[in-house]
Amino acid sequence: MSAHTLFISDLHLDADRPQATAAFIDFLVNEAIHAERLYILGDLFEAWLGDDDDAPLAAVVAQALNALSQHGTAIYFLRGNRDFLLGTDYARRCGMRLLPDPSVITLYGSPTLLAHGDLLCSDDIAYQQFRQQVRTPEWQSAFLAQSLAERAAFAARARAASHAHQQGIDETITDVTADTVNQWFARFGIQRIIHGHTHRPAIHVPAADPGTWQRIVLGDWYRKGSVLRIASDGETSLRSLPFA
Ligand SMILES: [Mn+2]
Repeated sequence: MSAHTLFISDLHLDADRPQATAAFIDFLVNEAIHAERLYILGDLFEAWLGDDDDAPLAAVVAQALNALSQHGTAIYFLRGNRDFLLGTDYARRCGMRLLPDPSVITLYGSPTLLAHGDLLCSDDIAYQQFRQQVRTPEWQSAFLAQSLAERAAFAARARAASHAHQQGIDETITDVTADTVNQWFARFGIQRIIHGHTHRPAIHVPAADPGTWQRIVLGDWYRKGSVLRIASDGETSLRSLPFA
């Protein structure tokens, strides 16, 4: 098997959906073990209350990721809008390194921008304002000072509000903004962007000149998984992973 790197995002792991957790652990044991690197581009968890959360799911996932890292696959994690509070303590337990959002990496010679994807949805002003608020150190320390039960109640309310917000606005608002994507290509000097968040898996290339740039969108893990594989020779495949 040639050297390759894997990308996943938007697993939204939750105690209520054990099939997704089982599929993820199966993926780590049977597939990611053969990869040089695994990038998790956010929303690994449906919600993250803080690294002090003692729920069994967090422990199971940390153990499985740590085993993979011990075996020799380098693991990188970029926070999503659901698990933006995942911190260095939990990352250490998983044996993974945290990356800022966005990050530019060199992938087999090609500069590649990695992002969760929510920053690209810049037409959604209400969401971007919420995002800015919850990313301040003041908001985060006040949040983390609450009890786990209070934090869980807040997370449930935020999910309900987000769901209602998305039902109430046009589909194009919750997708990426084309102008912002174009600005990022120019600003970061890259030809490839990989992100998740929108749950609209696709490999986008410009119709007029397919060789100039690529924007790869990872899918979610609700009914099946979604895995991007890029090999050292550039071969790229985005496939879905059926649940057992
Ligand atoms: Mn997301």
